[in-house]
Amino acid sequence: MREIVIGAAQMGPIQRADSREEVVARMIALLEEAIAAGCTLVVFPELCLTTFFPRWYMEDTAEVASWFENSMPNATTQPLFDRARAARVAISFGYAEKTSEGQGFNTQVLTDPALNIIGKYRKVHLPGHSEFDPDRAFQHLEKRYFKAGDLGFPVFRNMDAWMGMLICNDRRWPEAYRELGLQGAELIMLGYNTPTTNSQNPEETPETRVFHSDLCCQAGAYQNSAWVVAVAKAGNEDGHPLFPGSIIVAPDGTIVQKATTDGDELLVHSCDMDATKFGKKTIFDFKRHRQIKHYGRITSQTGVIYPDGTEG
Ligand code: ING
Repeated sequence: MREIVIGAAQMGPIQRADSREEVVARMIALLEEAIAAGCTLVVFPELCLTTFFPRWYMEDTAEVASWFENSMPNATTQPLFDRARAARVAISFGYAEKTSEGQGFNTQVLTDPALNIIGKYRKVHLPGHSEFDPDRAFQHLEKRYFKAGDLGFPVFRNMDAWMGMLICNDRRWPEAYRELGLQGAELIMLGYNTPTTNSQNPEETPETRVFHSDLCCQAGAYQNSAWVVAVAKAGNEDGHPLFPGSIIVAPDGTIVQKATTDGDELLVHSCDMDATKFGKKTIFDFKRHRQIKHYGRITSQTGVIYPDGTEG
């Protein structure tokens, strides 16, 4: 048995005016709860140091830059790293990364129990748009502020297990989970900031959107026989609701923990990494069952091309 006691640290809303110091204090409070519960790894949401700023159209470069971190850890997050190191609890969390070349990425990092950053992932699937869209009830400008991830879908050895990360919209793309699954990922951690309503389809209910989120995470876990930990930033940020519903999904696709509030809430579950083995050795023994000679379109073709050659 290779047990990792995982804490899914859902966070409630972060207002545009909230300071990073206030947010880190909330993260440390969740970390303290996780330490008391015996967690050895704690997963925080996407962009968890600030409000979900891609909802705001900004042209001023200094204002845009104010939402990014130029280094990690840094003065603001050092207290979090120090507390986790003292307890030897590994963490994973998302933030807006500004590289030394000035590139912006939607990034998630993973540490070992000594708080060395041993893994970094940059969000590949950026939803939304890059210019102001007057037809939307609210903006979703990730394509404006972030570059698509350039690290692929890496898997890291940590705590005697193979771990990978995804971010938010990535969870909707089966290829992302399979890229990790083909490297033997046993644990997939992802954070999300997902609006409760669809800015382009007012008919879509919050319940349907939560169903879609669970469906994607459960399918990704089951089809790659891996644990999936999906952690929300939730609640009403400056009048813009994000849905909660953080979950921990077992390798058989069943949800074993689910948040019940839309605030700061810790889920805890003992996750046996050996529980991934049965699926990987039977129904999802990729080497025995996959027929890659028939999968060519998946990596050679981006959009739909109908059999008559016309494009979708
Ligand atoms: N948010 C949303 C997500 O993928 C979205 C955007 C919502 C796209 C619903 C499509 C449908 O969960 C982020 N931050 O990717």
